[in-house]
Amino acid sequence: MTTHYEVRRGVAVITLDHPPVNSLDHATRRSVVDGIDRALADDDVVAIVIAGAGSAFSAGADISEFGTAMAQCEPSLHAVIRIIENASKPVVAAIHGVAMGGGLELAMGCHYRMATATAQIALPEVHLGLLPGAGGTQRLPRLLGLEEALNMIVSGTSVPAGQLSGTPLFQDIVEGELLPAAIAYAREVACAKVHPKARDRVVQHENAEGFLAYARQAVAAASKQHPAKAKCIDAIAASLKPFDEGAAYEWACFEQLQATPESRALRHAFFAERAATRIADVPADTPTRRIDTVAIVGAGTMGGGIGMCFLNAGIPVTLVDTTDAALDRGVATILRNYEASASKGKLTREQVGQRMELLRTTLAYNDIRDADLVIEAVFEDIAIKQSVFHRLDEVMKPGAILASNTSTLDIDRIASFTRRPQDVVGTHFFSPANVMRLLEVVRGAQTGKDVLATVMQLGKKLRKVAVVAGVCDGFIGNRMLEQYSRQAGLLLDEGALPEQVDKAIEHFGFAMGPFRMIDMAGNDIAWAIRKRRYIEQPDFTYSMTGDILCEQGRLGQKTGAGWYDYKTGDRRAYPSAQVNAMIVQHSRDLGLVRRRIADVEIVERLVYALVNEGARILEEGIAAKASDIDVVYLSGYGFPAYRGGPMLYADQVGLYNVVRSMRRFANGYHGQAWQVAPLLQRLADAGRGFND
Ligand code: T1G
Repeated sequence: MTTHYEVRRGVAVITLDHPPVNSLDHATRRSVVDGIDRALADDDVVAIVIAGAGSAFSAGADISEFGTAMAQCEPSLHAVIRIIENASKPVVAAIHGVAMGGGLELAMGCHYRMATATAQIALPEVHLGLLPGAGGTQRLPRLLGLEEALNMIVSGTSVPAGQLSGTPLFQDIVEGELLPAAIAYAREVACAKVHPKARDRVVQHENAEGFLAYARQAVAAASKQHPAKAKCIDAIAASLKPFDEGAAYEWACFEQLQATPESRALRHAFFAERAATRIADVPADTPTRRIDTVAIVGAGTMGGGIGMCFLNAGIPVTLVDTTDAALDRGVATILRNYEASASKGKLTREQVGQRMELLRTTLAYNDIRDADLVIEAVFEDIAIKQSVFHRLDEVMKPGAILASNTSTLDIDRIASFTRRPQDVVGTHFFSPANVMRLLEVVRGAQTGKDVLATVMQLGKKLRKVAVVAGVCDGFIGNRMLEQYSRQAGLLLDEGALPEQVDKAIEHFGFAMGPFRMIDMAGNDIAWAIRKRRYIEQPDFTYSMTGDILCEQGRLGQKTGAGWYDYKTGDRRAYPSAQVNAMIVQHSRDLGLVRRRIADVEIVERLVYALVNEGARILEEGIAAKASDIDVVYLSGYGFPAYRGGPMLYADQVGLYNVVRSMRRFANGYHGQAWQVAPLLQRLADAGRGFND
């Protein structure tokens, strides 16, 4: 049973109980209707209250049902809401925790609604490439007004119920016990002859057409690639018409959106992010270690950013470095970042103070011996890491987790510097660590399962997206990025210029193209990796343009010049005549006749380079599942969310078509880079996808 039914003081209480978030799957919808019918048939019952068990009223329709017959299997959510709204006895929604999507739509079908002040109220369907499809775009404007409703629906953001107090959406915001108050209220209104229906209200606005036109214009740019926002506005506009007409139009829009690749991609991303926390051989009930205090070795950019992640979660941090000057710089940077947030209203002065209160510094390893977790964030040099881990192994209490923030070095080798390899793990944060959501958790051969479980749980507490990676050079994200960047350089040799490559992939939806991105990160970082690669794998070919650029001292924004030119105080990238001339000359030096390259080829070569390396990573077990690779690229590398990640995008293109394009590239310049990964070939031959 996914609801409970009881009668208290003549009021039937139907409690949604479908853990973890009372999503309205078919069984729950049917159980609600059974409860309503039972209450209406019971003469001793004068009113009905619908409440939620656990931490939520309801998180909405069951997203996992979409695309299956169950989604519309009667009673559909529309039917449930209609039955509630037409009930002859008053129905009161008692909302706590979360009322989102279909959960809020169900509540708006009730005659009355009460909530706790902190209950999160939202119609977030737009984040799934959808719109509220069970009357939300029709009832919310009638209850909250056109502007407030449109802003909530198009942004998909949550609002605490307390902020909506005094609106027709809530009859009361309850300070004390919610359920008894809802039962008392239900008894109060039971004697009323008529009970209010949201559908009977009329949307009022002094200039609806003007407001809607402004809203449409505001989302027009995003709507080319991501149609949901514009469709939300269309459906909301229909709330100015008679209810049934508007509701029918809303449903037609919902069905169109549900079938779009963008919505399928966004729904894939939703579940992929949550599936990433599940590790096949680490049971969900694996005991975890308490992490009450954290130490970070290295007070530089990464160490400071990582420290902020823990301070933001209310976990005390001790920063360790070799000089007071380094520690002072680290603390000053953290304070500066917090003050910047406070000046933007993202933090109060008090919150800044609370966070800084939790920060300690020391030069002595002995001072951190009792920390539950220590994260090494020193220079990317194995010798330095060796000395740090030797020291940590000597000092840290038994059971402390020893983590490295290394972005490329071998975690197994680092673990070998200690006598406790089971306590060693990689925690690869992405810069800026206090902003980027991705956390690659690198699992060493001997990393303990409880250590993994602990770090994955900690990732959620830090509001990170944690993905487990195996040990290899570059783990998941950077290893794929190397192939992506390689193709970007080769395209320059053949005829493209940086701004064309960047514009093409940014039109595809990437937040930033490869050349703007590396100018921001620093061209010397990639240069150092290429130098290492030239030694380790001499046959690994690259465009030399990146090296020429660095030899000219054009390291990127930090030197005021990189692939692009920059002006002081202006972060915009200006195409550089000098660099473009160098690129053209380099092609000439190679004896290449430059050719015009279509944007579609640029996008295919950059994205399929990711897909092909992702297939190798999957086959080697560095990533456990294709959706983990998608999560890495969606949360750490600016891959467009409405494309679902490189592996899902390849599935939607069709792996046969991906391989066919790769075969064509294999006949071109440095075609050896296009050897099709065996797994990709096998899946393409079988007509399957990575995410099947
Ligand atoms: N359907 C199915 N499963 C859901 C779900 C949902 N709506 N919401 C959460 N889950 C699962 C999730 O996959 C995870 O599963 C577990 O619950 C805990 O989630 C017709 C069409 C409510 C704020 O978009 O935003 O109604 O990994 O880790 O951090 O108009 O879940 O444990 O197996 O996120 O505490 C609209 C989506 C649906 C809300 C809680 N509703 N959910 O966050 O837990 S479409 C949403 C959330 C709809 C109607 C339309 C969050 C949360 P597992 P979690 P959390």
